[in-house]
Amino acid sequence: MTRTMNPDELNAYNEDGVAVLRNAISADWVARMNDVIDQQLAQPSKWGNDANPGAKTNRHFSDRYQWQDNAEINAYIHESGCAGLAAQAMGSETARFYFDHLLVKEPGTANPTPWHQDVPYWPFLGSQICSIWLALTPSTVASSAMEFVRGSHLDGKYYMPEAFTGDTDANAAWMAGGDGEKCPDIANSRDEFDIIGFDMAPGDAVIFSAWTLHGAGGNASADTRRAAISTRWLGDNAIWHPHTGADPTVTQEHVSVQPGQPPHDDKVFPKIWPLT
Ligand SMILES: O=C(O)CCC(=O)C(=O)O
Repeated sequence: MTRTMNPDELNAYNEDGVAVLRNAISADWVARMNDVIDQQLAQPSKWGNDANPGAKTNRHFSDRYQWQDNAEINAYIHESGCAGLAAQAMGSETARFYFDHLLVKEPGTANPTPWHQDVPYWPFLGSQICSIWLALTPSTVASSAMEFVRGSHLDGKYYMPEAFTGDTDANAAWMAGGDGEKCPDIANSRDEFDIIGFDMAPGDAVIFSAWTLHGAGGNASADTRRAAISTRWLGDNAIWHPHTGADPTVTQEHVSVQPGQPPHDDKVFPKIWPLT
């Protein structure tokens, strides 16, 4: 039996736009995903973004969209229980997979993850879109655990995609020119926002709406890597919405669906929940 969300957790997801799920995913999966992190750090894919290649400290690294090439990530999205959690949180009959995202900050990484909302970076619209960020190492807010603006998923805002600190120019180019209003400078006006953050143990996860504002500080720890795998999920009311500024991993040329249609393309956005 995989874990489900309890009523308090569901309430938090619906009202706050984020719920912390303690012991969401088993230690075995955490170990397997940490191995994947080590492999990708040694050999990033073409989607890798590496601020300081090879460094043991002050290295902000991400890689994404590996589920079709990496058997371990493929197994994780099908077998770990995250698809069921995503469907339950979104109140959706189905959960389709969008992409996997590995996120690493080695000890002493100064780069913050700037405050942002995910949906403008993705070629979708709809309220039933979420992520599950699984902690693979221990982290506190001081060592780059994620933070959220409580309830911001209900604000009706759509913030323009912007390059992240630490993005290489080549990796950031696609984010330019998207629609939306400028994201407020939350980092410099924190008192004006209802910010919540969670200290995380390996196996804990945060599940959050793609409309919720979120960010993370640098990793101030002197000795502990902060590593996570975020998986991105589409529910029943998600529709395909390719646009300027959206992540180029999947574009119109890769899919059989047209703008405005649900992403019912099993090759690119596999339906993983319900399990068959
Ligand atoms: O891990 C991070 O620093 C950021 C993660 C994030 O923004 C996400 O999963 O959407």
